[in-house]
Amino acid sequence: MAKTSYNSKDIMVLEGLDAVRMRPGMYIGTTGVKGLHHLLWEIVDNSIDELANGHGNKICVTLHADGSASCVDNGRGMPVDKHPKLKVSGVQVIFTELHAGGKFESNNYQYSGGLHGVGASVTNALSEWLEVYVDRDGKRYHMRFESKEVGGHIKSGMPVSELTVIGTSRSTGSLVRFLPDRRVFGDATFDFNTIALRLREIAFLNKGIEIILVDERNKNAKPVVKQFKYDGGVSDFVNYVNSTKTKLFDNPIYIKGKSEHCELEASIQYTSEYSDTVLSFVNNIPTSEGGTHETGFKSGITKVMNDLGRKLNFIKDKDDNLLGDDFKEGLTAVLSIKMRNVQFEGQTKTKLGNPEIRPEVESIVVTELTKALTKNDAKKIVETIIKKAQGAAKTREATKKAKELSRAKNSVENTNMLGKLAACTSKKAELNELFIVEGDSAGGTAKQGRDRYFQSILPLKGKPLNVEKKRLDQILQNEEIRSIIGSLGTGIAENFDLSSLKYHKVIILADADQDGEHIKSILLTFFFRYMKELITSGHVYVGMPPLFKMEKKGEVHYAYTDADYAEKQKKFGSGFSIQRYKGLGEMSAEQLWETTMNPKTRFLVKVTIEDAAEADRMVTTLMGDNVEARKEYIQENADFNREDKYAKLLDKGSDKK
Ligand code: 0RA
Repeated sequence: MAKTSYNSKDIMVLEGLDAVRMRPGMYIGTTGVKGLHHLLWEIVDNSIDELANGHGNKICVTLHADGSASCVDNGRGMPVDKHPKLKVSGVQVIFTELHAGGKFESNNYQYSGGLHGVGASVTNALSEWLEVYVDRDGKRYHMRFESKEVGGHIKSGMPVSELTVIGTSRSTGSLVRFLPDRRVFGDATFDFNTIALRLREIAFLNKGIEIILVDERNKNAKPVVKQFKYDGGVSDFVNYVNSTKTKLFDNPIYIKGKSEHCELEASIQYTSEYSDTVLSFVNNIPTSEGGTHETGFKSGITKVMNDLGRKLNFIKDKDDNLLGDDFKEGLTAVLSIKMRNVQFEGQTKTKLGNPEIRPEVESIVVTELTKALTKNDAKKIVETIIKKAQGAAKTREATKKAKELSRAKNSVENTNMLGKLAACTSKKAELNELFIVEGDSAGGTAKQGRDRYFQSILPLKGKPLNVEKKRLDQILQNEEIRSIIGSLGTGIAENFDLSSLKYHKVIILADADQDGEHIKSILLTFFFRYMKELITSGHVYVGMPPLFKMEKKGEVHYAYTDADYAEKQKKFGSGFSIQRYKGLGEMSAEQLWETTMNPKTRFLVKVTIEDAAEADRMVTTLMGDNVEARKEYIQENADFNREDKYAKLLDKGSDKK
């Protein structure tokens, strides 16, 4: 009799799991690679939960050669006793009851079941088989589940045995191994890098926990093993994110605290960058769209910094408070909270919605950050952060001015901003070309050599300023930059308007030497930072003047690269004269037209976003304050040989007609 009722309950349970198999998407999103990994995360999350609550310190995930995956932890071991209502072992409940996590919830098992949320039973339902080993109370227990075809349809996750003692053990812990069902996932396989990345993130977020990943799938090689363990937790995470950046103080600031609905851990550092990286997590899940915890975090930082800044007189009485955005510049932070009853919102459900969390996080940050920054040695750090934010505030004000300026420019043609522009006569933007030419003398030659119907020339005297180190207001005061902005007609930054661009080809023309490279980099960086769309919509080009003129019996050839030269030398044989051009200024107006400006005979290299980003990196490195990085960069790129840089581009980017 008892047996019968056990069976009927059993069947009800199985119906639950069958529902998962019928609509896997509802539980794990997809039946592709992502869904496959979801199965593993359900299992790993449970082990992490156990360890994060203070039971055990080590997890090992293995990808086996048969396509199965396992996760073993040294926690207390899953519950083996009979569940009081369901009358089956705790292990069976965990793997056969949907959303079983909460059923074993107790005060010291706080955040169970809340992570990916669907529970380990979903992994069982979508596996060909799943095995569990539990070590506790001196014994080793085992249980196996299988999904089998019965009468034309598949019964999911059926217990093949009850939980059985199979031996003894001196330690405690749980091991789960499962084979994702090919009937659900096809040939999708586990991806080592995806798993390694996520396990590293989990290790950062749970300090001191050791996570090992073993890949045994290549039978002809030794297993690939990765180990993650970070005793510094979120602070190690911040250091990792900042490893290539210049930090503004030695150690990240670490804070920790509790409130009614959450526990919080965070780490904060500032770098010399202008952008920010804030990584936030709820119950170890990345919240890339932010949410109430992030809002509270940022307002907490803003309050504390303004408060301490005034107390220490880094912010003067007469000055306004700095804004939240000012404290974002250069900020690298990791915010990790743990809580129950998580509500996720947003387009990708990665935004925390719980309204009670915002004030709670703010209050923890105010208390704990104030504590951390009023220690003896912290005054310097406060000063550094305030200085950085004051710099950002200046940019903010400058941007406002720039907007006004750019607006004024848009309404009235401001001739001040055109510099030495020699404008073309055509008004057809699609046809028109603007040559930005290095140096007054080359500029003069270009003016003579151009087709004045559609080609405008803007000579730049000397180097335009390096935009990296300057703020927008200073950039806008630079005559060369102003004349570029004025000539293009688009405005800059938020005001940029592509539809008012006056030249559909903007061509940078500089000498083929280091100075020329540098000017190109500076201009590309300026476009990249303040007129990105100009590049992404394909309007920026680099002109290519020839390196050599080769002449034999009235026959003239130009060589644009060293390789080009070598090739033409072969063709020519001996007895030709060569002229090596050191700069644009050495060419006559006719030569410049013929070789560099005439659309029928010239080479143009279209600038792609990678070129611009590389230019940006070069300027950042050469002008920035990271001496080591600069040395390294110069060593790597000591040879500014054009051939290297453009030979490849010649094939794909040239529009030589
Ligand atoms: C609830 C209660 C207890 C252990 C666990 C859950 C547990 C679950 C998992 C999942 C993977 N590894 C795990 N380790 C432990 C036991 C409570 C007690 O000992 O009183």
